[in-house]
Amino acid sequence: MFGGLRERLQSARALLSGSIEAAAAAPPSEKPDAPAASRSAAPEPQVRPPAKKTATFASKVRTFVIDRELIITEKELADALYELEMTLLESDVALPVTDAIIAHVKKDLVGKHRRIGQSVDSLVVSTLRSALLGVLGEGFDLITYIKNHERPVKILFTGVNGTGKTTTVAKVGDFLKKQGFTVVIGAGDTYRAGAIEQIEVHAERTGIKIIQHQQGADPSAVLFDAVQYAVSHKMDVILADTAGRFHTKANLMSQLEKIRRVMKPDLVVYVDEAIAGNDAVVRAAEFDRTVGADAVVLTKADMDSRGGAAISIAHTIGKPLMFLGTGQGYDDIVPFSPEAVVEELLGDA
Ligand SMILES: Nc1nc2c(ncn2[C@@H]2O[C@H](COP(=O)(O)OP(=O)(O)O)[C@@H](O)[C@H]2O)c(=O)[nH]1
Ligand SMILES: [Mg+2]
Repeated sequence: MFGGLRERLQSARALLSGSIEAAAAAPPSEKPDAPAASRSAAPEPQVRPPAKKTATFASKVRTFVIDRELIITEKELADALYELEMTLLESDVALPVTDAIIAHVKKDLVGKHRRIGQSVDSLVVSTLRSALLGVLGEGFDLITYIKNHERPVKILFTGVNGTGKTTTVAKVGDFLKKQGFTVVIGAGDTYRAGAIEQIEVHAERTGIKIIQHQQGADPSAVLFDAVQYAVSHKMDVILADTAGRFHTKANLMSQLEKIRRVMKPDLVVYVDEAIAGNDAVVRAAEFDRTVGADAVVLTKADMDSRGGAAISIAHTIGKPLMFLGTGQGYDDIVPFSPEAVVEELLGDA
C-alpha cells in the first residue's frame, strides 16, 4: 500500500531539499526576497532611496547569516510546501491533517539556523518523519492490552456493511489464537441472510469456537451467551461480530446501544475500508460521536494506494488505529505501527 503517496512524497521531499539548497547556494542578491531593482539590469535612478538600501541589507541578513549558517525563509519554501500540500490532499489526506503536517514542517524548517554542509535531505526527511508521526498517533497494541486486562476481554466490532467486519473478526481471532490466547466468536450479525453461515465457515477454518443463534434473533442475546460461554470456560477473548445495517439507522443505533448495555464491551472497534478515503474518516468521526469507539481497523489497505484514510483517521477522531487489513486471507492483517508506515513512506527502498 501507500505506493502512490510514497512516490509523491519522495518528490515533495526532493523539492523541499532543492529549495533549501538553492536558498543556501544563491548569492544574497539573487535571493527571492531581494528587491527586484537590485537584480534588474534596467537603468536605475542614480540615487537609490535609503529605504531600499535598508531592505536589501535586511533581506541579506534574513537569508544569509554569518558563520556558514542559514535562515530559511517561508518564501523560499513556498513552492515546495504548496507541492507537499497538494500531494497530501490529492492522496485523500483530510484537510485538518494536511494543515497539521504543513504547519509542522513549516515550523521545523522556516527560520531555523542550519549549518550549510549538513545534509539538507536528512534535515527534510527527519522533519517529514516527525510531522507524519505527529498525526499518526501511537497505534493500539492489542496483545499488550489483553495481557494487562482482566479476562475475558470483550471486543465489539462495528461499522458499515461490506467493509470487512466479519473477515476482520476471523483474522483477529486467528492472530490472537496464534499468540496463544483462547478466543470465542459471537455471531452478532443476525440481520443479514447468510451472515451466520459466513462467520461459521470462518470459525471452522480457523478452528475458533463460535456462539450463534438463528437469523433474526436478538444480537444482544447472542453476544450475552458468548460472554457467558467465555466466562464459564475461562477464555481470554470474545470477538463480537455485528450487523452494519438495520431496518433504519436509528434502529441500528439503538441495537448497538442495547448490545453495549448487555455485553459491556471492553473495546468498541470501528471497522471501515481504507479505499473509502476521506469518507471513512468522516464516518468514523460520526460513529465515534454517536456510539463511541476505542480504536479503528482499516481494511482493504492492499487495494488503496492513496493512503489518506490511514494517515488521517487517528488524528481526526483522536482514537488509535489498531490494525490494517491487507487482503482476504487470515494472515492479511498487520498491527498498525506508525514507525513502519513512516518507513514505508520515507525510507530509501
Ligand atoms: N482485499 C481485501 N478484501 C477484504 C479485506 N477485508 C475484507 N475484505 C473483503 O471484503 C468483503 C466484505 O467483507 P465482510 O467481512 O463480509 O464485511 P462486513 O459486511 O463488514 O462483515 C469480502 O469479500 C472480504 O473478503 C482486506 O483487508 N482486503
Ligand atoms: Mg459481516
